[in-house]
Amino acid sequence: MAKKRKEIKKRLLLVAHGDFDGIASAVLASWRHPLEDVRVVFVQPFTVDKVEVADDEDVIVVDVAVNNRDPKMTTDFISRLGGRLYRWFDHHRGWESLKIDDRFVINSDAPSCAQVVMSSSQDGDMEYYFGTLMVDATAADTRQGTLSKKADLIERATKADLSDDSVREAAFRWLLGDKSKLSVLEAAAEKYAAIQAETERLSATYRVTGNVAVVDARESEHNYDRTQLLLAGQKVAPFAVVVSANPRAGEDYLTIATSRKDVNLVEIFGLPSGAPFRVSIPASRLEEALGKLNSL
Ligand SMILES: [Mn+2]
Repeated sequence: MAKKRKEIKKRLLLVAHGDFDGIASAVLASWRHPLEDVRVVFVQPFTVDKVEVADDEDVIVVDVAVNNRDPKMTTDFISRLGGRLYRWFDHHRGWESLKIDDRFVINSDAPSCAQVVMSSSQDGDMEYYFGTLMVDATAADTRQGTLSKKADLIERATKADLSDDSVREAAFRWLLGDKSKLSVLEAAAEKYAAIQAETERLSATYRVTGNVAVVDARESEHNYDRTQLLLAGQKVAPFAVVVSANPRAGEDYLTIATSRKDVNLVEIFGLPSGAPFRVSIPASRLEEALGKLNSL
């Protein structure tokens, strides 16, 4: 069967979000390409301006949303890629106002980008080889369901040091069959065990007042997993608040999360942007936050 679309060049650059869904989507989008000709970089929507692309590379972007604080950064990136952009797969909202062509495969209703990549593939073998990976990506992105052993190892390994992209790359290559990367993931996952222990220690120190569980993590001398800590708080109260130190900016801050679907934390705290179920505000607003959350 003749293919009308342009063929991918020898060298492929994947630009992926750094979470499990991003890694899984990168795997799905590139698995037929020789691994030695693939380069992968991990980004956030607000770091795409840093991506360097070689002239002889074609680019596939996966699970990267429009930078909603600065959509021009996204459109600038798209223009800079020019003809080198081969596909952009995503499942976030925010594309409605952008002018995009048929290289963009966007489905804002999909629970994961991995599902978008798989649904748009003509490759009948993909589901056979990577069906579990897609289910894992959806479970990881929606925080529903349980992860397979492989996915759980990757989740723990990549959480050990969120600034370390080499672990993400190892996960990417391991999922594509490079067995030598397993030891990298296992070593990182072991580091995560210490983080988990500190998270559990802090979880036991939540104090509940009415609707709100508060934990003070400022004195913690170890790394902890803030997302897991917030989830532990939401088991004992509808709202969880973590008080954290911010060594860089100096000012302590609060991270507030809720499982209540009828509440929009961005609106309640008058913030310019953020997720309705999780926001960060200066710690000086703690009394105000307790008052507001307890009146809901
Ligand atoms: Mn995603």
